[in-house]
Parts: sequence; structure tokens; C-alpha cells
Amino acid sequence: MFQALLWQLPLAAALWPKPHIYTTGSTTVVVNPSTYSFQAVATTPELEDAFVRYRSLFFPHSTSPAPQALDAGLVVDIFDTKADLILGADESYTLDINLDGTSVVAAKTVWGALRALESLSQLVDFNFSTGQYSFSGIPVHIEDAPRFPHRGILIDSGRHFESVPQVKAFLDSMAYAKMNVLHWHLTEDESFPIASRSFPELPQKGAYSDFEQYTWEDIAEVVKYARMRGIRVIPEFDMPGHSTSWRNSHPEIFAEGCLSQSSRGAFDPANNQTFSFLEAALKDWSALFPDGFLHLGSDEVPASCWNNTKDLAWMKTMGFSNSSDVFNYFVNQMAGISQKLGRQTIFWDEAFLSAKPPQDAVIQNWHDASLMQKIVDAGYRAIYSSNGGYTNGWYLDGLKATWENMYVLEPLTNISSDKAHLVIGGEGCMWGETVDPSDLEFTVWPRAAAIAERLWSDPSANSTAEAEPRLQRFRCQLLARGVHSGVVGGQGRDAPPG
Ligand code: CP6
Repeated sequence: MFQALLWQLPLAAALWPKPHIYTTGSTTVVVNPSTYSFQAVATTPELEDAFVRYRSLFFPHSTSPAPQALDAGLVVDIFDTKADLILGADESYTLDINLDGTSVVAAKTVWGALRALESLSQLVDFNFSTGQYSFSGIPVHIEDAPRFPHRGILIDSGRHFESVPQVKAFLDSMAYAKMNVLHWHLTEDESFPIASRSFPELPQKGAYSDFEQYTWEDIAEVVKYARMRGIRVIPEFDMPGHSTSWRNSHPEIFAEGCLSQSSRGAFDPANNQTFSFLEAALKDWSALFPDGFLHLGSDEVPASCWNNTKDLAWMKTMGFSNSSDVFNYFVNQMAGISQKLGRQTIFWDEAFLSAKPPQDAVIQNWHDASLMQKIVDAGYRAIYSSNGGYTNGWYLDGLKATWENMYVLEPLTNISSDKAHLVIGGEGCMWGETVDPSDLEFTVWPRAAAIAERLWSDPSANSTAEAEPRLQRFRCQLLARGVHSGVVGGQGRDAPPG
């Protein structure tokens, strides 16, 4: 009964995330998968790669020839084949499906063309009774572009290691929802899973095992795989807290105050070696991660670690009166190093609440969403990922928040229109304490799709009743593509991380 309802949707009205403008007709044409052609007016390596991928996403089942099928195809016209994958890259596109089953995509950049291919793939219908592929509700005309330029998901490979194939599968699933940033939370108190050229001892002593680390080649492969899908990879090296795994090999740059604690440590800002060490390590990785942004954490700093004889004496010489001054010093030193490496820096919101980072820093809001307004009013760019007490935010690991809770959240709440441009987007956060590869996809999907639509579509798309049949259909498509999505409305578990 529900299925029947679903398939009555005109297909263009069934896209996820919802396109900004679409019109549909009432004709159906059957197309021939064996002769369907993908053509580029001007091409790029990413488009060629996408043509191969999307051929099997358009036509996942092998079929025998259908008698009335038309020999149709797709032509993609990209205006600027040189546009790089950066924050604010043009992802707009138009898509037409004509009455003869042929399609035309026009996009400013290849990144927009990738989004168009995803849309078109969601419009190819397969009839399991007749074995025929078709487009229905044609002619279709779509004009589409993202609302926000930064649409991401955080994965936490420091708590539970995810293998390279798992990360790649995750990137595939993100591309289906038109998300464009993998925020890769790489290093944690618990483990240090990434290779370092200058300091190989970091993963040797900090990873869970020799087999739970990303090699240099692994990372390069993931970054390239993401780029092919129009996804930027922003690595996070969390510091000065959440960094205890670095201490296994380099206790000399850690504050003495918590050296004896196994679970908590903080880098020592009183030691100049700390900053030269961090600069050398980050310089290595900056060759590996080409993105213009670097995330340097700064959340949940155990500032009491700095409460020791040596650091207190140093604070006196610096004229610092409390740990906020020390934290502010650390944040600004690191922003300076990041700038030297040609990167803009993203910090968690403590860097705004308890310090004063340079004005070009981006602040990622994870505390109460009301902070967004304060961040942009202070002139900083902001990323929305409030935890909402795990019931009313974009934290994906706890399963208390429903997709509806996530869908109706609005990143521009209480943001004045002259500051709206400072909200660059948002992220769903998949913290890894209680989630591992066995339930990663199941926990993220379908709820991350609600976030994806909020960040892509017009804000008028805010009715959960309207969205539900589309989300059901998107989730079916995820399953058909091998993504282990959970049930729409069926979170199943209820415990947030302890
Ligand atoms: N790990 C790191 C975490 C969290 C943060 N940073 C976190 C804190 C509170 C909640 C959920 C997650 N697990 N490194 C804060 C950004 Cl409720």
C-alpha cells in the first residue's frame, strides 16, 4: 500500500535532496541500457570516472533487450573544466529529460555535473516485472544549486578504526545525498591511526595495532576517491586536548599536570618544542590533504593539565592570568602555523567561547545552537552541528534524535540576513565511542539524509509529511546501492554514548 503510493510520485518530485526548481510532464519512455550513451562536450578526469560509475548506478540489473526501448543518451556540457574543488565551488546545474529519453546537463563546473548525474540516476526507474528501464513524468526540467557550500559528515576514526574500503563506501553514500565534505576526525585520546613521515613513531606507538593505521598511500587514495565524487576531505588533528595517543611516543611535549593520567593529556604550550613539532607534523600532512582547510579541534581541553609548577611559572613570565589565556595562546599559535602552511583553520566552538582566534578562522558549533548567532555576530564564519542534547541536534551517534528532529533544524535560526553568508553550512557528527564499522552506515543513514536536504534544498522544504515518501524512496535507493541504511523512523537503539 505504501509502495503503491511511492511509485505514484512523479519521479522528479521524488529526488533527495529536493531540487530548487523542477517541472514535470506525464509521458513515460522506455530506454535501452545497452545503447545508452554518456557524452561530454568538454571533459575532465572526474567526469570520465563519473560516467563509468553512473552507468552501473543508472542500470544496475542486466536485462534482455526490451522491444520498444529507445536508444537514448546523456550529453553533459561543462562551462569551466578547470574549476577546482574548494569551499564555494559552483555546484549548480540544469537537467532536462526530453520526450525522446535523451538528457542534457549544463553545469558551470564538473562538480555541478556530478550533482546532476546523481539527480538523473535517481530518476531512472526499473520495473521489476518487465525488466525495463524508463524515465517517467517527462519532459523534466530541473534547475538546482546547493543552499550552503559546506555540507559534511564527521567520522571518528580515532575511536574505532574504519578500513579504507569502509571509508570509500561511506564516501559513496555521501555523494548519493550530494554531501561534499568528509570531516575526518583522525586523532584521538584513544588512538593515532595515521602515518607520519617525520614522526613514524606516532602511529607505531599510538595506533591500536599495526593493522589499524592509514598508510600514506591509503590516505592519498581516499582523498582522490573523494575528489572524484566532489567531496573535500578536511582532516582534524584534535589538540591541545583529545591528544593523549600522541603522548605514547612524545611525552616531552605534554603538560606535566596530567602525565600520569592514562586517559587525558594536553600539549604543553610552555615548551617551544611543542610548536615546532606540531608544525613539522602538520607540514607533512599538508602535502597529503590538499584542501584549503585544516581542522585543529580545540574542544574539551583539560586545562587543569596546565596547573603545574613549570607551566604556572611560564604563565607568569608571559603575563597570563589563567588557563583561558594559555588556551588563547595555543589557539593563536596553531592558527599561525596553519596559515604558514597555506591553510584556513576550523576550530570547535570552545576556541570562540574561551579564546579569540584570528578573524578568518571558521568556528564549528557543537554546543547549543544559540551560539551560532554569537559566532557570526562576532564576524566569524560558522558551521552548524549542534548536539542538541542528542535529541534535537545533528549528532548522529546517539539514536535518540529522529530524522524528523534533524530535518526541521534550521542553521539560520536567529541569524540576521546581513550575517547569513557567514554560515557556510553544517555537519552531522558521527562520534565513534559506541559506533564501529558494523553499524556505521546503519546509524548514519537515513538520518544524515535529513541533514543533507536541509543543507542543499530551499528552506521552504520543511514539511516532514511531504518529505517522508521521498525519504523512503531515497532509503530504498541506498539499499539497492549496497548502503546499509536503517529504517526510516526505526532508530532501534536508544543509548547515547556514555
Ligand atoms: N569527542 C571529541 C567527542 C565529543 C567532542 N569532541 C563530544 C562531546 C560531547 C558530546 C558528544 C561528543 N566525543 N573529540 C566534542 C566536540 Cl554530547
